[in-house]
Amino acid sequence: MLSPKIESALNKQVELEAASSQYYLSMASWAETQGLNGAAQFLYKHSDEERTHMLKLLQFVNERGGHGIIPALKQPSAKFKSIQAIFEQILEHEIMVSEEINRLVDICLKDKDYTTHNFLQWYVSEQIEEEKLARQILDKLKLIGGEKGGLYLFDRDLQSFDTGGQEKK
Ligand code: OFO
Repeated sequence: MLSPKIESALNKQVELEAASSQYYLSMASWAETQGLNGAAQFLYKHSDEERTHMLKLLQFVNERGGHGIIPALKQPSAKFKSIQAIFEQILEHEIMVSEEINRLVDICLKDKDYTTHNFLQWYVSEQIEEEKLARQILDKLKLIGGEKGGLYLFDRDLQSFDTGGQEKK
């Protein structure tokens, strides 16, 4: 059984994962309008993955006798400066999400909720992967340095890039 404190903290994380899904979706749509179809496919896939992160949390809350709440979401920004700016924002966003996961883990330890603590280990590993992926892509973009031919190849490669979701491995 979840304590009300853990239940509410998990529901906050449900909201963050749902917002992440919308955020990636908005970036995907922008990339598509710029002719960056590889990046768009990558970001659409990532948006779907964020939804599975949200669902996993929601169902865990329900399984543990709580109530997973579907949040209202703010509209994410629709315009982005460049594909590099997108991946810079992604890295920043994922670092923030990792901090939130760590905060949740900390609450569980303080509350002696070892079941939820164990459940959250999946998210701890997933965040390492998400940050790593964003850094790898940013490194590639820095190498290209805005050169058009390079960007074309980068976009093509991104289509087949694994978004890093652990469930797909
Ligand atoms: Fe759910 O991992 Fe990104 O935000």
